Amino acid sequence: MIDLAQFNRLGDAEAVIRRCPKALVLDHHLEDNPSGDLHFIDTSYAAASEIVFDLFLEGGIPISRAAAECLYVGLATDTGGFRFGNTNAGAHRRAAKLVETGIDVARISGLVFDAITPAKAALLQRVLERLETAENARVAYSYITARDMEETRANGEDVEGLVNYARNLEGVDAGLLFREVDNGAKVKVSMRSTNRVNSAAVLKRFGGGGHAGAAGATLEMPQAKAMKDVLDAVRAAVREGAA
Ligand SMILES: [Mn+2]
Repeated sequence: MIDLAQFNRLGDAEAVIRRCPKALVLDHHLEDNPSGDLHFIDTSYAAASEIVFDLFLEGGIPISRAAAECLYVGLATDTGGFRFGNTNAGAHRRAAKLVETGIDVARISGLVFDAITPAKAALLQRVLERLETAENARVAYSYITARDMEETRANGEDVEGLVNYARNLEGVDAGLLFREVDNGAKVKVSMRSTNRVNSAAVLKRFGGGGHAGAAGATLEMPQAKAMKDVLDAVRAAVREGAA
């Protein structure tokens, strides 16, 4: 398992991994009680793909162009295009080594960061229309319903990154996006924050996890209640961070 350390976050792969005699975990998230048998968990890595990169180096395994592309995508996405607070010298050093293999950085970046599907554009319209702020505009949030997903023919991938529009609003310390899943039986929350608020700590009490600057949780309750409960906690955290 790479980039996560809990069986219950594996989705469809959970059943398969649980049947394996041993599960190896390579991760860089804060994790008190990881699943699996063997663990290499180091939060100093900006990206989990860097751990895989280091295994290639340690093992003296040549990095093919295809492998370099995958490792670079992992590194670029986990650091938000080398812009997030976790971006460090090690991330840039490993990126340099990957670029030296001859990968097409502009093509990869275009596909990963710039290309937007029509479904995503339609979702984004709705997300921006509903964008609200709270706590003197230090919290921004929006939501997506199960019906939005149907009407725009969007999938989970189209939702990725939309939370950033809430966080990127000037003066905002915590940006959130709520999304109904399982026909409204559950709500997925994504949270992004500045260093004044710890997203992982806020969402931990809702069974979620992640990093201080980026975390997520899945709540089994109606969207309206999930939004109220989580936003109450976020507002408290923002007030605390300001104190
Ligand atoms: Mn990661």
